[in-house]
Amino acid sequence: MYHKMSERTFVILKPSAISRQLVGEIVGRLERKGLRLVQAKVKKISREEAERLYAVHRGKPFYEDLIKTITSARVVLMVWEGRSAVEVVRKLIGSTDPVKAEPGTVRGDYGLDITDNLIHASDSPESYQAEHSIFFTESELS
Ligand code: FUP
Repeated sequence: MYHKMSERTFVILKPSAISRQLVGEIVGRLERKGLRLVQAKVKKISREEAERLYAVHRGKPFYEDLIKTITSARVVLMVWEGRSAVEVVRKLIGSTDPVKAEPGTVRGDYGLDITDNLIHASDSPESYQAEHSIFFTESELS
């Protein structure tokens, strides 16, 4: 696989990461891996923003729960940068279902629920483009 020298990825620490006081732990893991934090904001996202983020899941059985979970309280929205950042962050967070996520990953170490699985990260450079622009302006990222 071709490794991009520096690329960006979009990450959300879901409401449970804040309520369980895991923000520092998760941010620390990304920093210690060597990724750089480009921008961050803490806010309660709207239903409209959540629907844009999870547009591909509309109509699935877990969709309403997913929207309800991510809009239930404030989240941390972040853009990270580094070599092959998209792939690296996906590896660090682990499989979608925390039951299957390997120990050593964020979801493997701290998650149990599949919908409330602590963290979201873009799964491709195309998703990064679509997702980060819901929440950040280009001037916030320059
Ligand atoms: P991920 O990219 O790892 O967050 O996973 P997906 O894009 O496949 O899923 C998006 C969100 O839907 C995840 F946060 C978890 C949730 N989900 C469920 O609740 N049930 C499922 O069966 C699959 C996904």
